[in-house]
Amino acid sequence: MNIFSGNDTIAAIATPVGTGGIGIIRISGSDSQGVIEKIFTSCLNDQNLPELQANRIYYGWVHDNFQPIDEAVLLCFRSPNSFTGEDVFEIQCHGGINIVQKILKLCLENGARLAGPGEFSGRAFMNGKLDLSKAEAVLDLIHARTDRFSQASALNLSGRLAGKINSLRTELLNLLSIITAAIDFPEEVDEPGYSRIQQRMEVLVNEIDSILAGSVSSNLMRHGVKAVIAGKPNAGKSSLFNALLDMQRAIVTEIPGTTRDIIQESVDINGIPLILTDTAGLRDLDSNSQQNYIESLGINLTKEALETSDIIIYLYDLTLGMTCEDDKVLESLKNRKNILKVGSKLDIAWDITHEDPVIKVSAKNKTGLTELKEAILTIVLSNKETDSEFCTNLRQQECLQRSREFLTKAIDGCKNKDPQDLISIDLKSALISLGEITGEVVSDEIINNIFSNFCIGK
Ligand SMILES: Nc1nc2c(ncn2[C@@H]2O[C@H](COP(=O)(O)OP(=O)(O)O)[C@@H](O)[C@H]2O)c(=O)[nH]1
Ligand SMILES: [Mg+2]
Repeated sequence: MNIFSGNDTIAAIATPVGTGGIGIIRISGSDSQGVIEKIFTSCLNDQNLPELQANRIYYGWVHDNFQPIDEAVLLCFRSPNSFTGEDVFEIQCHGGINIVQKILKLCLENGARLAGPGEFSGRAFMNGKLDLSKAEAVLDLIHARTDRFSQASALNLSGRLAGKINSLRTELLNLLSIITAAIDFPEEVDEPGYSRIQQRMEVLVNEIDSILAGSVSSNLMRHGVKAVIAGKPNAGKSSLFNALLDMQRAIVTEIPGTTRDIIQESVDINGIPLILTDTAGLRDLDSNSQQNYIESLGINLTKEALETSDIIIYLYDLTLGMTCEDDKVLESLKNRKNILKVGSKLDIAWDITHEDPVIKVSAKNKTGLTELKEAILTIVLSNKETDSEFCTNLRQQECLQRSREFLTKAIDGCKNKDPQDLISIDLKSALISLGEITGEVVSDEIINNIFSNFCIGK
């Protein structure tokens, strides 16, 4: 069942929990005005509320039986011209944790029900205010960690992907109608030539490929890349971690074994979130002392982080050179791809051999960081498809792939001169797969799944 098909009145806090300039409580549904009439007044003394008109803002008080709760403004939207397509009211009150919760409670006591996650957006979709690709763009926009991803999400929200998908669907529909007309009215309409329909389908496959070309960079922008900084104690891992983040996040000392826990932060490199992990230094420990016991727990965490990382930044101290302990660790990682050997403390390493092809950095002077970031980007983007103007998520990519497979089957059908009614079946399936992207044809399960990923109040 589709959980977003109701029109009962729902309410939720739309702003993050915490103190802020304003807090917003959103109410949507057939009886939202009824709720507002019970809890909002223009003036506490003469207890009145003017006729609430669409697209107007009202100043007044939220009250509990005319006991003042907060001074607020009320935004009024009328169906169908609102975010959900229903009557929607937004109460903008002072932004305190307690006050927004109190007003929400009042709404719930006066006829509204607490909205579930994504219920406002789900209703917007059901009421034709938002297609699925735009709803997903809203979700991306909220979670975007880089400028590049938020720009791509904003473009999808403005209809870029939906527009492209709709133009592909229109072309497919035209093709289908030519074929179907000849099947249904063989006396009047000639069957279209196989090469003609094949050509048009090939153009569609190319168009789909050009959208899919951006899959890798879309997925990278969305999920980021995990890089772990590993190496012996005192190699300068925490210093490099701080330098890459451009903040003092991890403790740095000259005492070996300072970092015992895993510390993770995200940093933007060319629009891709790099999820960077600082780790405990790798060394063999005598496990008798308590100090060593704690450090050994950190080393185990380091090993786990190494296993799940996409990239390993293996750091060694240039003033000491690669030691046999470093060799031992690197030997244990020899089956791993994407290891960047990085030399640290370049500022005090006087006589290093420059034939060594490793990247050399100084966290102290912030040199070599650009080269390191470039090396990370090269790994991330190596042997990947070229960029595309379209940003897609995994679900959309799967729909495009499926549509492409049906089109390829139909093209094979043309080459074999299969009966055109058989070819039209594959074309219909290709059309359905494309329709799933914007939500023209989509199961309740998918809708419930997408909107449930939204937060409450969205
Ligand atoms: N001169 C210099 N010292 C550094 C540099 N990076 C780290 N250090 C020093 O090396 C010691 C260990 O650094 P730290 O980042 O805690 O190493 P970790 O144990 O690998 O995390 C500290 O005394 C740092 O000040 C660097 O780029 N230049
Ligand atoms: Mg450290």
